[in-house]
Amino acid sequence: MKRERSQAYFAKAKDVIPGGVNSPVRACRSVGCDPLFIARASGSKIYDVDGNVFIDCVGSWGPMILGHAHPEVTAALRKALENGTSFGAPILLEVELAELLIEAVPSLEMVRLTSSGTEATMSAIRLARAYTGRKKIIKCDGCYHGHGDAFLVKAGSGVATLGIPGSPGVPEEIAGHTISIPYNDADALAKVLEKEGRHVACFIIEPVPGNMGVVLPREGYLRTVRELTQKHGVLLIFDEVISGFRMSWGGAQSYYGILPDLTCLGKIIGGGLPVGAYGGRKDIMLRIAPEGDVYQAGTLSGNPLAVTAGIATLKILSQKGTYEDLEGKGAYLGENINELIQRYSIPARVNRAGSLMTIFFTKNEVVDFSSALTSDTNCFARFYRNMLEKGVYLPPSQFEALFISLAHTKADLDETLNAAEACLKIF
Ligand code: HOZ
Repeated sequence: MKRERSQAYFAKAKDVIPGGVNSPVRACRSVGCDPLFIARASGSKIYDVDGNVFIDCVGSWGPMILGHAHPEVTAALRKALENGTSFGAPILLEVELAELLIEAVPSLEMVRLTSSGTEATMSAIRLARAYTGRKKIIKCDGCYHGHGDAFLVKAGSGVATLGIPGSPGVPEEIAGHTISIPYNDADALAKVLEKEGRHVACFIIEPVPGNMGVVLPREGYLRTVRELTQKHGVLLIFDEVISGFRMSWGGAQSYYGILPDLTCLGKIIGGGLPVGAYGGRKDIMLRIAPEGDVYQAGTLSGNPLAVTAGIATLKILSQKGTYEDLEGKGAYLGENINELIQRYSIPARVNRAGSLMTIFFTKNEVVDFSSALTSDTNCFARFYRNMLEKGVYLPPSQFEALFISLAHTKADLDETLNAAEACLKIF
């Protein structure tokens, strides 16, 4: 495969951008190669600057659920572009997006738009602290809620990929207010709440984690989490930046029928442009300025292009049959990869939630961060590189999720499976 241009651009990038990238995982360090520079993408395909084409199983880490450059989203953006790109003043489209979100996500009564998921989670815990008058927060090992100071404690995603335990620059006084417990362990939550509950503002959790790789909640876990948090007056925050509009139209909360107090969203709701959101119970949301005293703001919040792409994406997603289609595609790929794993006796397994999945290179069941960490990351890296050579673009980390879009055809999935078979049979 030709990589000359990507290599030259990466060398240039490293002179002016730390590590040559604007987000660490995409540097591909844990899979032992250099990143490809992308020229364009369309539908299920992504094209690099050397003229190589790949089946894209990253989808910009989630937002591109319709596939790239969807004609309706592109047309809506073109039209919006002509009317100006940022006003720093209210527009009707923000209200429309808020209405769509509230209609779809069961626990949302009010919502505030931000420019990223990280902003949404940081703002949500500030709000929870103000509302409860408590300082501590609880999160789960291996869950990732963006790069806010309070979250960089035993975090997933790039923090796990690069093996960084926390992060220098986060004052101990801030990290000290964060308690991290194992995911899927209701007893651990019960214990910590018994001991510390009266100091805890919120429990923030990815209901279906995607940032330690995909992990599914055990039967009843989310219900117990809801009951325990309620019992201790602790706000429950679902970080649905990945699972929102991915697992189902109303996200994981709708899928499992568990209503949090606050929800954070991002990715899909911006249709590939930068958007985040946090929302929930009206009595809590009314504490946000200017209605209340909890400050949070953003010049590009509710940006006309971003909300246009979000609305266009959600309108298409709301059509009948889309989630059945995504589930069918996810099941076809996930089940057939599992079949290959068995056929070639590979110590690996697939965890899947609809069109979201991770192939863990471990023989253990992956139910939390410590079991995810039993994966052989060298095997994953080898698999990644071989798949890339065969034209399949995977997320470059064992501790991330693979995303399938509505644009993936059966032929794309079969090609992905053929590539996987060719890699696994000589493993
Ligand atoms: N932390 C992101 C995935 N969970 C990676 C984002 C990116 O590199 O674009």
